[in-house]
Amino acid sequence: MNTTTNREWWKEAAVYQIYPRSFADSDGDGVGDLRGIVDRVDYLERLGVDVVWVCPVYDSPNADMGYDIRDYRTIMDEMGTMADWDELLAELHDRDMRLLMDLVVNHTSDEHEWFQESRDPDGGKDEWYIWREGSPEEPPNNWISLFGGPAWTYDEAREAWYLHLFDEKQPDLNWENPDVRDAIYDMMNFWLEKGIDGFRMDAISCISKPPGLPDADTGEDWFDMDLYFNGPRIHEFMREMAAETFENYDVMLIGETPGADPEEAKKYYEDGVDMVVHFDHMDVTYGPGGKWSPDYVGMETLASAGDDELDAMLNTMDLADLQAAIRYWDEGVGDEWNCLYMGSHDQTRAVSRFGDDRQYRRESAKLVATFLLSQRATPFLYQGDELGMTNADWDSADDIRDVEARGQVEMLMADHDVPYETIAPFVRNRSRDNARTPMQWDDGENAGFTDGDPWIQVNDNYPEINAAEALDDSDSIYHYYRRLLAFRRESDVLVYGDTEYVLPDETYPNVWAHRRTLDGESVLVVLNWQGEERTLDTDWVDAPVLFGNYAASERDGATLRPYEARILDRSE
Ligand code: TEU
Repeated sequence: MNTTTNREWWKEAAVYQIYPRSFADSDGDGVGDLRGIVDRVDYLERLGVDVVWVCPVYDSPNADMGYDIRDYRTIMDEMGTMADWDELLAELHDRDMRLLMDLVVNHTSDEHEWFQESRDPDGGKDEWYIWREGSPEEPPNNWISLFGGPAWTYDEAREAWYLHLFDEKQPDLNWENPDVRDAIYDMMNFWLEKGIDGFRMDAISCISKPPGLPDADTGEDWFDMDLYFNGPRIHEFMREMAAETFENYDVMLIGETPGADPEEAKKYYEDGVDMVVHFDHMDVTYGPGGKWSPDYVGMETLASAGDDELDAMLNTMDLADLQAAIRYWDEGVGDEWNCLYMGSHDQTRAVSRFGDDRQYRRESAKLVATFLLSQRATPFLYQGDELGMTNADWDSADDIRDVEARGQVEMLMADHDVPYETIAPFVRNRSRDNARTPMQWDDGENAGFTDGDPWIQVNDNYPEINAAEALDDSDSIYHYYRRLLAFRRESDVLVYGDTEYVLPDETYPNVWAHRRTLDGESVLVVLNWQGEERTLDTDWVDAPVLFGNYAASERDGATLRPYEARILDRSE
């Protein structure tokens, strides 16, 4: 199906995600801030991204680093002021770039005044959160939090349980209550009126809960969270939200929708959402048992194997599974649209996860870039991935800042009765903190991120991996992203072309290939997804190379170099 008829600016755009705490600190308090972003807008413009999504900067006690909002209309002290926010918006608009806010409305902080009033029997907001009375010994149902542990906490003040799908400091709002919905829409309009260009709607698929909150199905080593997502009133709420808020503005809407499949995604599109964020291609890198289960490797191996061996064991991705996930969404949404990311603030570093962050860091980071920017989907770049920033070595449990990782690490240590050192390689492989180490700007103290004490440890490799070095080196990952973004912008076939999935197959299990075709134009993207050369028994690669991560002089006909990426011209 030729989709050029559905041209949209946001299909052609590239989005850059900023995790503001870790981007750039302008005032030396160790925490990144809005002025730090303002100072780096030129860097973003030069890279060639069109949209900037900034993770939450609202007032927050930071139990979940800003995803626990205490006041939606105030900027967190550490991040600066509303004037700084306005300046950021103006600086971006001056450069024809757009700004997306992170909208967290499934829950607030327990320190939000709404929750304080709700827990107070005389507060007048009884029904603003999800409360259940009952014995303090027994939670109302068997739900567990997405961060581990029970999804209910007993509140002594109100003498009742409240639901939290995430941390206990993130109570879920009661969307059944029209007053809650009105208050949220009001707040959204406050930001839309300020002139922002859209929202990235956090965990939006969680807002409608099943009536009666029944127990989830569970077995010895599994727990079905389906009940948490895409509840019975979700699309009614979304349509109401659209009518009350974003439909009245020309904005871009991204829904983070855990638990949605492409059929469900289409319903969000009907509601007015432009793209949904899915997770299937991320899940393919976990072993059996999911993200936080290292059992398939075993504690003894974790404690004794070398780094390279462990990386290979922990990263179990089968390229065919990656293809299945991409294809499922591409074909599943039909004429509609996807976004795609290879890293985010919730994921580990793209090059560590999908490439080789040791021997072939540069080549494999460029391969991942080629993969990301050649799909039929709006690409989302995560800060630092354009530098090939890697996962970090976390020396002790005390260095962990992320609420999810902290909880899971404690459980692993207790369940297996092992010291932190045993699971350290696993934490390097799984923790969200890997994406949250400070942006590496230069080889100066604290990687040029701050003059103070950074809130989270800086990755040791900053003397070699940093933006100053990358900007100076025309062969850097940064410049590769920059050139590829420019190439994509000029290429209708890369943006709008149909996709045909060609490899991997049994003969070439580690070679990816897909074809994009549009109006007689055709490109073939070939990616040698391994640290070894591979000769293809075919003449496909014998075509003009439009783009590649090895210089023409290094290319070798039908033999692909380690992690070589080529975009070939196959037009008739
Ligand atoms: O994430 C929602 C979500 O689905 C997470 O459970 C995600 O799968 C997990 O982080 C993977 O480890 C959003 C935000 O992106 C995340 O940073 C927040 O912690 C979460 O909501 C709660 O607001």
